[in-house]
Parts: sequence; structure tokens; C-alpha cells
Amino acid sequence: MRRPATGKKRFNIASELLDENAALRGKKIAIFSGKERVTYRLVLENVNRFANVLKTLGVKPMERVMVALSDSPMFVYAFLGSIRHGAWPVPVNNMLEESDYAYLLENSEARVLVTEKASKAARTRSTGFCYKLFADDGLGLLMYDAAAHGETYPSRESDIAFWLYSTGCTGKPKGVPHRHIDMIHSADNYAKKVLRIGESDILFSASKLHFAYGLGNGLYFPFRCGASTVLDPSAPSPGNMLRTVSACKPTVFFGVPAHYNSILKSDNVKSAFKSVRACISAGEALPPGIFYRWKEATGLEIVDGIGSTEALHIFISNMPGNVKPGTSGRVVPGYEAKVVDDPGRELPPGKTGHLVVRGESVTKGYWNKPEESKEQVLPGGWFKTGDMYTQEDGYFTCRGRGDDMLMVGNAWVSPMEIENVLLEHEAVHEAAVVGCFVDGLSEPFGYVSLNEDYRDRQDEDLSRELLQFVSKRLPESKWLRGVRFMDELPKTPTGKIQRFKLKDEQRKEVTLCR
Ligand code: 3UK
Repeated sequence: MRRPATGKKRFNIASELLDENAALRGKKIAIFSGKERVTYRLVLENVNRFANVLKTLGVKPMERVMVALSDSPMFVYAFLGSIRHGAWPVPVNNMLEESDYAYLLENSEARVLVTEKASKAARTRSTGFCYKLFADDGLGLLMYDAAAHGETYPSRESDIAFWLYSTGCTGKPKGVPHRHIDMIHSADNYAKKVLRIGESDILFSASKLHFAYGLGNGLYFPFRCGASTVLDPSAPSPGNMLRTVSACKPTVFFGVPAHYNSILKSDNVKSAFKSVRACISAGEALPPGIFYRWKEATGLEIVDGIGSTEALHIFISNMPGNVKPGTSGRVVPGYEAKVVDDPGRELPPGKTGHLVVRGESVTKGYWNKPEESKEQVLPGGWFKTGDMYTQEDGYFTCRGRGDDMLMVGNAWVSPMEIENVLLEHEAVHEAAVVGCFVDGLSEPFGYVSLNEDYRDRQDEDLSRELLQFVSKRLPESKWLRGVRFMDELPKTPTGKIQRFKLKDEQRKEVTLCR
């Protein structure tokens, strides 16, 4: 049993992640980034320098430091340096639009923005008073002048340490505060007990540090385990990912299903991945087809697990060496999860319902949003994920987001079940299924992008073939009403298919084929 946090002892997660590493393995390379190699000692010094820059600027504890940077050593200095100073870093995507930054800066009342000079974030005018620090112009000099040592802010385990913004498909992003101890909880339970990450590992995450998934994979997992991280500022195109894997030889690779699917279209994947011992997928359910094709191409299994910004990281996962394809796996040690009905009663095995989760790293509520907090963080600390799941023999299977499920006749139909069948067809690269309304009744409708060899076959014949392909494999309630070809399916920056956009598209459809 964990001892409850006393809340008395001083605890600063930046010191926790760095001081011991610098003392025990100061000369070890902590960060590989392009041609740059940064030792643990240098990371500690630069984190202190960043903290001292904040001190010089008069930034106070709990003030927000927005970090809109690509994956780079400076991201680490800004994130951990803010925490060391007692300020709250707020990592956000560095590829957003000015209007997004205007909202985020105002919502967080950020006192400091760390970004690059030519970024859209840099151009954004904030209503509040906000220093702008440019990683590529000026910040380096400020840090050069700052001392490489300094005091650590005397926080406690349960104090807030940083925020993330929930990426929510619709509506405005919400600030998700996390505490100093939350990172320890995720790292010790998931990274150590499930993935068995140790000192000799080199971690590379194709998902970026501003995403809750990437932040663990690329920053506090390796630092908590005394391992190394590969930070790649470039976009996760198949070429860039393969180049980085070949050059830096990571032992653990993290991505979302779309990363694996895109790499699978390249050559020489097996030889590029020969240093890798574990491949992890999250962000969306991993279609079994991708699991099997990856295994065939590389000999490696992909370990799927579900996490969320609110829970900080993965709380249900398969185990390396014991993967059940098509499921999210079992509850990670240190967490509890169950499937409940609308009023919140636990459902028996095999029944589909709402997935709720509880555990130390789950946020206590959104920043300044009491209504939404009450809706999603239930009494007893259970967080309502918004996902529909079934549980059997301790294995949890995703059926789709609550608002993506289709009511056909009187029964719920999982869009994913139909998507997974479409993905088995050799022409299909990506697939998403949404409901379409015909005479007031909902029926499944498919959107697909095609593999390169089939791009010039976007015709009636192929759509009829795909409808038949589904009809032969699934009961009638799951047959597709029609299918539409797209060059690419709409996705969030974190790699989730935006089904709500397809639903809007669907409402515009006039002619339905069958
Ligand atoms: C969906 C999955 C099925 C699911 C994340 C830390 O994705 C992460 O955080 P977000 O807040 O989104 C959470 C939502 O994404 N999802 C994530 N993983 C899976 N659905 N199978 C999965 N394996 O709807 C969840 O509610 O952006 C954050 C660490 C890992 C993460 N995936």
C-alpha cells in the first residue's frame, strides 16, 4: 500500500528528476537532439539558469510560463526551470494559430511566453502583461549570464507543478493542473512497472513534448529512470521518424497509430528499428491490422495503452510480451478503472458503458471551470474519460468516444468495429465511420483514404467493393450505407481522427450510394 502523502515534506519534482542524476551519472548523455548531446550535469545547470532568468524578471511562484517550443533541450530547461522556480509551466503546441495562442495566453494569464522568434505565438498580442523569451534570439544570452546553481522553490508533493491543456475535440481547451507527485506516480507505475524502463534505455517519442503522452515519454520517464531521451524538433513524417530511429538507435519507440501506419508504407523499416525492444501506441485505439502488419514488418509487437491529459499518462495498458491485439489491455498498477452505466453503476463483463478511472496522477479538476470539473471528476475522485468501453477477464476494449457511438435500430454500434474491417481491405489506408441519417434513422457511413496504389481508383466500383467487403464480415446492422473517399482524414495535431468534422461533412451529403 502507498503511504498517503503527508503534505509536510518539501518536494520539488524538478530537483527530484535532476539532482540525483547529476550526482550519480553527471557525464551520461541525457538528451540526444540532432547533433547536440546534453549530459545530465549540463541539463541541471541549464535548468538552474532558466530558473534564475525567471527570478531576475521578477516572476513569482505560481505564475504561468507558457512554453510553445518544438522538442529540443530548451523545452526541457524551460519546463523544469519553471518548476524549480515554483512557477507553473504550461506546454502548448508550437504549431497553432495566433487566435489559439491569444485564447491560451489569456486563459492562463501567462506572465512569460517562451517560443521562437518567427513563430505565430511570438506574433500574438496578449491582453495581459507578458514577457516573451525567444529560444533562438536573446534567451541564450540571458541564460549565459545567469548562474548555473540556485535555490529550489520549497514546494510540497501535492502542490500544483504545471498545467497541460486538454486537446478536447470540440469546445475550447481547458487548463489541466497537475501536481509535483503526479509525474512520479505515472513514471513509477507505467514506465517502470509496465515498460520496465531502466538506465540502459534510450526513449524516442514521435508524439511531441507538448502532448501529455510525449511529455512522459520524452521527458520525465527517461529522467526518472536515469535513461536517455531523443528530442527531434522536426515533424513526425515517416522519413524523419525513420532517420531519427536509425541515427539515435532508441530502445523504446512511442507513437500514435497514424505514425505506425505511415511508417509501414516505407522500405527498410526492419533494419531501421533493429535497436528497438518495445513499441508503444496511444492516443487512439490501435487497429489490429496495424498491429499484425507491424509485427510482420519488424518482428516487434506494438503495446497499446489508453491515457489522457487529465490522468497525465497511461492507466490501462497491454504488457510487453503479453499483448491482446484490439484491446487497451489491463489496469496499470496504481490505478483503478471500471465500466459504468449512465447513473454510475458498475456494469458486468461484456457490457458497453462509460470508462471511469481513479489514481494518484488524475487531476483534481480543470482550472477555473467548476461546472466542467464537476461533470467529469466524479465524487471519490473517479474521472469520466468520455470513452465507451467493455471489460472482460480484466481486459478493456475501446468501443469509441461516447459521442461517436452510433444508435442503429435500438442498439449501439461501435464505429471502430466497422473501421477495423475496412482497414483489412488492401486498398484502405485510413478509415472512419460516422452515423448518417436516412428518414430519421441512423446508419453507418464510411470515410476512407486509399493506399497509394489505389489512389486512381476512387470510383463507384471500389466503393461497392468496400460495402460488400463489410457486409460479408459483419451483421446487417453494421453494414455501411455508403462510403466517401478522401485524400486524408482530418486529424488533431496529436493524431486523433476528427470524427466530428466528418459528421458535419455527412450532414452535407445529398446523394448516398448503395
Ligand atoms: C483517447 C485512446 C483508445 C481516448 C494521452 C497521456 O491521448 C492522450 O490524452 P488526450 O487527453 O486524449 C485522451 C483520449 O484519447 N485515447 C487515448 N489513448 C487511447 N482511445 N485507445 C487508446 N490507446 O478517447 C481518451 O479519452 O489527448 C495522454 C498519455 C497517453 C495518451 N494517449
